[in-house]
This record gives sequence, structure tokens and C-alpha cells, in this order.
Amino acid sequence: MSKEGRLATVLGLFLVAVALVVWAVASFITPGVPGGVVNYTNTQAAGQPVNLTVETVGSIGFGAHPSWVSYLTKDPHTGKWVHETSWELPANTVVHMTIYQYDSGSPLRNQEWGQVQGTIGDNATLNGKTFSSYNSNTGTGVGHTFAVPQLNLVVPLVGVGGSNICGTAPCLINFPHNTETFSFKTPGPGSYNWQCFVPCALGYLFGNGGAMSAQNYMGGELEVVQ
Ligand SMILES: [Cu+2]
Repeated sequence: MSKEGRLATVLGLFLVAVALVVWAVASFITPGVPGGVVNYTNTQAAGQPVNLTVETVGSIGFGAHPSWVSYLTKDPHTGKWVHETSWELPANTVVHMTIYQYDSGSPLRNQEWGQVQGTIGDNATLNGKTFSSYNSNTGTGVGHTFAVPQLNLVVPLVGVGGSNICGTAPCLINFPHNTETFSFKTPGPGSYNWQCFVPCALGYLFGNGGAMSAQNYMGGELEVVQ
């Protein structure tokens, strides 16, 4: 190899190393890339309830972990499904939440998670019917839970049956799904972590690794602001 050729190779390797360092630092600063916060502070008049719509899918189908279970958020500004699970919300405001649940379910390991807790009225609706607890040993079981530990908020998301399970996100409304709604009030300003407590991440220790603890998959943040 010529001197110029060797110089070019060394320079090339150096640039790759610099790029790797920049990438590593950038991913450290912004965990959960791609990530962002969906803003609900200007989607309604001050003091009015926030409408927040999400869906849960059995596998996201793209990105770094295409096989992982995931939540998606319906961007209130564009109406598009986005792979982001952190929401900026106004403080002390009612949030009307709608969840389209497209994933299958199983019995819960802890029946406690079958109780609806911490919502307004301590209940939720499942396909239009009000319920306050769901026995996951019956029917199609529970696929996921939506839980905000600091608010003692837990809602079981009932699994769907049949073989026509939507494979890749975003799932379209013509696939089998359960629609659940509930309301809760945001607390004062702060960061509140939410997550899924159903061991839905198969293949990990106790089902609690992988997607379960990951931002933009089965967890996110409520960024509550004044
Ligand atoms: Cu889950």
C-alpha cells in the first residue's frame, strides 16, 4: 500500500472512531433514542381535559428492537402514530385516556394487577362496559398494564383472542383489539415514570427485562408542567 493509501486508511479509521465516540455520548445524553416528548399543554384550552390516545402492539416491527412489545402514541397535533411514550401534560388537569390494545394476553402472575386503581372512580371501560377488576384467569387474559407507581394508578389491558393478531405497528383499527378508556388527574409539576407490570417481555429474566423497562416500549414519563 502506498504512503498516501496508508495515511487515508489511518485517517478513515480515526474518523470512524470519532464518529463512534460522538454517537456514544449522544445516546448517553438522550436515552431511548429515538425519543421525544409529545406535547399536550397546547392541545386544549387551559383547565380543559386532555385527550390522550395510545395503542399497544405485540411487536413494533422496526427500529433497534423490531420484535419488542411496545406502546405508540397518537400525536394530537398530526394524528399520526409515533414511537414515543413521554408526554408533557398540564398540572392538576384531567386526562381522558384511550388505549387500543392489539396484543394477546395471559394470566397475571400477580392478581393485584387485575384491579383498576387510581383512576377517577377507580374504574375503566372495556369496549364500552365499565369494570373495576378483571380476572385474568378467564377469557383472553391480560396483555399489559398501564401503571404510574407514584400515582398508585394501574389499569389492566385485556388481551385479544384469535389468530388475526396485528404483527407490525402501527396497528390499524380493523385488526382485533380491545378499547379501554379511563380518566385520571395529573398531580403537581414533576416527572412521573409509567410502565407495564405484566411480564410481557418474553425471553428475559422474570419477563421484566428488555421492553418492560425501556423508554418508548413499555414505559415512559409523564412530564407534568405548571
Ligand atoms: Cu407490557
